[in-house]
Amino acid sequence: MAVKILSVNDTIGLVHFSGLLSPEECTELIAAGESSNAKPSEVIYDVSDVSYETSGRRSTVASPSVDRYPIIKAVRRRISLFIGVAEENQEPLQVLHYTRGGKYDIHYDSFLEGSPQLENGGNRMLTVLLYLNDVEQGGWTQFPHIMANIVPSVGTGILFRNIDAQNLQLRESLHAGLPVIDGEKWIASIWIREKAYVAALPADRKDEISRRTL
Ligand SMILES: O=C(O)CCC(=O)C(=O)O
Repeated sequence: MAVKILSVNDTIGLVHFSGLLSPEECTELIAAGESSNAKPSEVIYDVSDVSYETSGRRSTVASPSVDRYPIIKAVRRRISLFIGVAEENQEPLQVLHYTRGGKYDIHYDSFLEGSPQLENGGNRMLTVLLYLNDVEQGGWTQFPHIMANIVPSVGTGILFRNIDAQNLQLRESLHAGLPVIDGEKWIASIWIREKAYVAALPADRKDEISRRTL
């Protein structure tokens, strides 16, 4: 499978691409998300490690297990090869589902100085979003500072930088998931840290491990 570059924007290293996933693999990722205990998506409060639900982010999120779904392992490896950053710098892949009216208001993905989030893997230097279906209407990913709109289309994706050379928030990386007007929207997102990231164990595995160590 060959990745094709559709467009680029130098300011935030925005690369719009196709061919990283086949339509069948997109369907497989959606199915993994559907059977992985999705919860309402949250945002992180200011400079803290507290997250909360807000009307500015309306979607559900699931983190399918790498052990249970071989497709997750394959996608993580492919992303690592594509962007040239070690797989260990990736946060867990998330499958996000937006129904009509679902959106993510304008925000940054990177953390500000002093955030406890920086202690595990440093900042989110890159974001990778993979579009898993065609949205009937709406659901564009919008970057207002660089006047770019990405229309979700099955099997395409984007990659962009969140921090500059001084590790400061890249102003132009501000972005939003515009409201879905018709249909639904499925995406997979992976944040790439500066260094190795240690993923928290899911609650069911924590139980299993504490039972084993009793
Ligand atoms: O849904 C989108 O298009 C944007 C998602 C997003 O901004 C994010 O997950 O950080």
